[in-house]
Amino acid sequence: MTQNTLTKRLSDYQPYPFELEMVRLDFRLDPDATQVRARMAMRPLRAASALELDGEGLVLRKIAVDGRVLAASEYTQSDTGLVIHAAALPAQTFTLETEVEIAPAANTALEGLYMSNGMYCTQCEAEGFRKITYYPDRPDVMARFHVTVAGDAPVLLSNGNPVAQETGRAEWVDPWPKPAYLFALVAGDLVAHSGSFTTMSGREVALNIWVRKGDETRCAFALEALKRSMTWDEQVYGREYDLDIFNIVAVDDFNMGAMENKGLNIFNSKWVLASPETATDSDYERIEGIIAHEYFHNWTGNRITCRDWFQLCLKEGLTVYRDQSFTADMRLGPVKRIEDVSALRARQFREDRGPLSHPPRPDHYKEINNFYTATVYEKGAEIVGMLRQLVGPQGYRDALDLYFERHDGQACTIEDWLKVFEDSSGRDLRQFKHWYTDAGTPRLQVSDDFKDGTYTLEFTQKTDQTPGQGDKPARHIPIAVGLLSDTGADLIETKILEMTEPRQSFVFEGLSQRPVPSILRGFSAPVVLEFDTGHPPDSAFLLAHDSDPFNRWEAGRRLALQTVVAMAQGGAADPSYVAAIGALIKDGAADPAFCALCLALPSEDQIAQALHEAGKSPDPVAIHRAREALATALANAHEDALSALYDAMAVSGPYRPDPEPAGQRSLRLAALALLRRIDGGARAQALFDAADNMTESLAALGQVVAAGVGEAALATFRDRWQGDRLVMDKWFAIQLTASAPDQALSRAEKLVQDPLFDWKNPNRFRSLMSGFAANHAGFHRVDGAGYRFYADWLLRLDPLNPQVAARMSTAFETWARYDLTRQSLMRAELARIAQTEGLSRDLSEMSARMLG
Ligand code: 0A1
Ligand code: ZN
Repeated sequence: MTQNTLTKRLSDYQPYPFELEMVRLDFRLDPDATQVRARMAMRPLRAASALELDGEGLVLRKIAVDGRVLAASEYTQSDTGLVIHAAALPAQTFTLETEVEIAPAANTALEGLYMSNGMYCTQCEAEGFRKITYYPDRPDVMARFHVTVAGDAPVLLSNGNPVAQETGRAEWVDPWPKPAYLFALVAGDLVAHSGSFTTMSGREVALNIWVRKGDETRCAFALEALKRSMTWDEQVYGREYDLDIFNIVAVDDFNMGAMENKGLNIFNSKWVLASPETATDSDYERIEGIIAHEYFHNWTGNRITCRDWFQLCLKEGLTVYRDQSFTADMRLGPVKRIEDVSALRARQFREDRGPLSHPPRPDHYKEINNFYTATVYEKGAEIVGMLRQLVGPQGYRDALDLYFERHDGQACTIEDWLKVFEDSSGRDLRQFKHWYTDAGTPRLQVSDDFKDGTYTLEFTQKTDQTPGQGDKPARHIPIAVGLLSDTGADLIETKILEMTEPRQSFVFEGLSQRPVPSILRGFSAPVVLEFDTGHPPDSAFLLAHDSDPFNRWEAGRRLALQTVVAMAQGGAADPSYVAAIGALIKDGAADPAFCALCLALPSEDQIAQALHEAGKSPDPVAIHRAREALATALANAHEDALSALYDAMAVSGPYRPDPEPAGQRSLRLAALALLRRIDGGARAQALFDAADNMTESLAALGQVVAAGVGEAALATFRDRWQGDRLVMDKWFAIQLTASAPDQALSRAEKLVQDPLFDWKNPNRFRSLMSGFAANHAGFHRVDGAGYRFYADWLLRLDPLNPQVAARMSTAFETWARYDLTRQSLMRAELARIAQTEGLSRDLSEMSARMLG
C-alpha cells in the first residue's frame, strides 16, 4: 500500500448505510484477557450493503447475525476491521453479536481500554473504540448504549445513569444516543468526593469526583468549579444538564488534558487535583477552565457532535470559546484575554508560520490524532469570537439558540454551523467561511492620514502561501478601532470595521485633531498587525493611556519586542521603554494581574518568532543574552520601586486561589524575576525557604535555579515531594526551563537517569522533554546535541505511545526560522526519525509534513 492511499479526504465522505438503534456491551474485565461482548441492533438504510466495522488488535471469538454464527466465508477480517458480506445480512433490522478479547495491561498507547496504576480506564476519541470491539467507529453513527461491567474492582463506572449495582457487577444505561468516541468505562479501587447540583428545572444531579485513595482531599476546588460551570451554562447559554449523575475520574496516565465522555469525564489527574501546597495559581485557573471545557462539551460536542473528524473544530473551537468566556467571567476578563492571545501567538501563530500550517477545518489527514492542534482549538475559538462580533451579543445568543434547537441529537458540519448564523442574522457568511477552510495567519498592514478634520485608516491584508494552499482570497476581518485624543481620551466609541477587500479604507469625519489610533482592540481578529513604517504607533503613549486594556498591554509588548530585537543585534535598551515600565510600576491604579503581564518580557521563542516574521534569522544565544540584559536594565533602573512592589504585594493570611490574591502574587513574582538579575537570587532563596504554597515555592525555585544558585533548593524540593507525582513533574520541568542554556542538556541527560524519571508516564515524559525544549537557547545549541537528545527520546517513546511522541515532535516545527547550520541539523533529525523502521503512522505523518 502506498502512503497516499492512507490519506483520508473530506471530499470522500459517505453516510453510513446502517442505522445503529441500540448497543449492548458486556465487559468481563481481566488485565490480560478482557472479554467484550457486543450486541447491536442494525437497520439497513440502503439495500444490499456490506457491513463494515472498524477493529484493531482484537481477537475475535464469535460473530453471529440474529443468533446464527457466521461461517468464515461470510465475512472478511483485516488489520483494520471486518466486513460482513451483504449476502450474509437480512434486509430488515437485525442483531449483530460479536465477542472479542483484548489485553488492557499490554496497552501502552493509552488509547482504547488500558490500565493506569491498577485501574481500568478508556480513551476513545478519536478512534480508540475500535480497539475495544468491532464497531462503526465514526462520529456520525450515534446509538444508545447499555453497558454491563463485571470485575473485581469495587467501583465500576460507565456512561449515563446507573441501573444496577452489586458486588462485582454494574449496569449503566445512557439514554442519549452518542458516537462511540464518547464511550467510557472505569473500574478501580476509587473513592469519591461527592456533591450535588440542582438544575434550573429543579432536577437533582449527583456529582462525584473519583480518585485514588488519599487524593480525595484535593478535589474540593474541582467540584466547586464544576458547579460554577453548570450554573454558568444555564445562565449564559440556557443549557441544562441531562442525566441524574455526573462523574469525573482522575487518571495518572493520560495522553491529553481530559475527555468529555458522556456523563463520565476522564481527566488527567494534573487537571483535577489541587491543594495550596501542591498546585499553583495557574494550575487552579487551568483546572477551573478544563473542568468547564469538558462540562460544556455536554452540549457542544455530545448532544450536537461532528459529522466526521474534519469537522473537529465545530465542537472544539466552540467549546474553547465557551470555556474562555467562562473564565473571563469568573476572573478578570481583560487579563484572561491577554493570556489567551499570548497562548494563541505562542502556539497557533507558531504552527501557522511553519510546515504544519493547516486550516481549522482540514480537508485531508493521515492520522486524526495529529489534528488536535492549536489551529483547531484556539484558532477555532477565535473564529467563534469573530462571528460574535459580526452579529453582536444578542445575535450570537439567537444563533446559538437556533443551533441547539435545529441540531440537537445530530452530527454536524461547519456548513450547518454557519447556516445557523446566516439564517438567524440574515448575513452572508460565504467570505467569512475562508477562516475555516484556509490556512495561514493574515498579515494586516495599516497606514493613516489626516486632512481637514478627516482621518483615514487604510488596511491591506495578505495571507502567505501555506503547505498545499497557494494564493488566498481576502478574508472578512472584524477590526475593532478606537481613536484617542492627545490627552488619551476616547474620541469615539470602539467601532468594528468590517474589512472584506484586499485593500480598504475607512474614514472618520469631524475630528478637530489628528487622533492616535488604537487598532485591533481586544485582538478582534487573529492576524499579525503591521504598521506603516512611515508613521509608527506611539506605543509608549498607548501603554500609558489606551482605555482598551488589551491594546495597552499590546503596546508594551510591541515596545519590549522592538527593544529586545534591537539589543539582540547589538543595540542598547530603549530608554522610553524603560521609562514606560517605570511609570507602570508606580501606577497604583493599575490592576496587579494586568501589571504583572506588562512586566513579563516576551519569551525567547516569541522573540525568535518576531525576528523571523521580520525576515531575520534569530540567533538563540544572542536572544537569550539580550533578554537577560533587558531584564537587568529594568531592574537596575527601577530597583527601589520593584523592591517596594515586591514587599507591598505580599499576601497575608491563608492561601486562597481566588483572582485577587493570585493577581497580587503574580505581580510580586514578576518583580522577583526582575530583581533576581541584580540580587543574585537572594530574595528568591528567602521566599523559597518561607513559602507555604506551591505558587511561590515553585516560582522561587525557578529563580534560584536561573540565578545559578539552585542546587540546594532543588535537593530540598525533591526530598520533600518525591512521593508526589504531580509535584515531581514540576521539579523535572522547572530546572530545565530555568537553567542556563549551556547547562540545560547536561541537566536533561542527568535527569533521564533519575529513578523517578518514569518515561512511560506521559506527564513525566512531557515535563522533562518539553521543559528541555522550552529552554530555547539550550535546545537550539549550535552543535545539534540538543536536537539529537530530543529525537532519540521521541524514537524511544514512539513504539509505546505514538500519540505523545507525534505531538511532541512539534518541537522541530520551527526549523525554517533558524540559520542554515541549525536548519540542517534539525532537518537531519527529522529525516532520521522519518526513516526509522516501523515508525508509527502518527510520527511518520508528522515528520514527513515537517520535512515538507
Ligand atoms: N476532546 C478532548 C480532547 C482529547 C482528544 C483526544 C484524546 O485522546 C487521544 C483525549 C482528549 C477535549 O477537547 O478536551
Ligand atoms: Zn474539547
